[in-house]
Amino acid sequence: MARKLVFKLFAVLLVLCFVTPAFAQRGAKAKAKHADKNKDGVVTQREWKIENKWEAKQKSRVNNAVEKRYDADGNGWLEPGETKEMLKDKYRLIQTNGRAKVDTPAEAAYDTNSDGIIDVQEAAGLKQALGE
Ligand SMILES: [Ca+2]
Ligand SMILES: [Ca+2]
Ligand SMILES: [Ca+2]
Repeated sequence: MARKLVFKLFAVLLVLCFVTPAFAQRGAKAKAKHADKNKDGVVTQREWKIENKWEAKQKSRVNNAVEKRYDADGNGWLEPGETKEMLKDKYRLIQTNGRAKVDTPAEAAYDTNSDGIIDVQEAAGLKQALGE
């Protein structure tokens, strides 16, 4: 009986794993659109800065294992401070390796050419957002 329940729970988790990234992906695109204040199709550093300030006030739901690791209080949400820690670590990784994979929607915002990798150039926007 217990095994059946575990299996059910696992199935639910599996579905969640597939459904939530799809929403997250749309979120990243919507963000780029939102960031382009003068609607010229180009998001400048300045526009990112404004956008990041705005987003810093928001909080985002924990969608994957990476985000979960940074959810320090385990409430299922990444508050601005927790997101910042996550981005800080990613920035350090880029400094060390020259590039890093995009793991979360918060990071996808800095992958300006949307190739799934944040390179050193793109990390400049990240650095700015972190205020380092
Ligand atoms: Ca623009
Ligand atoms: Ca949290
Ligand atoms: Ca990129």
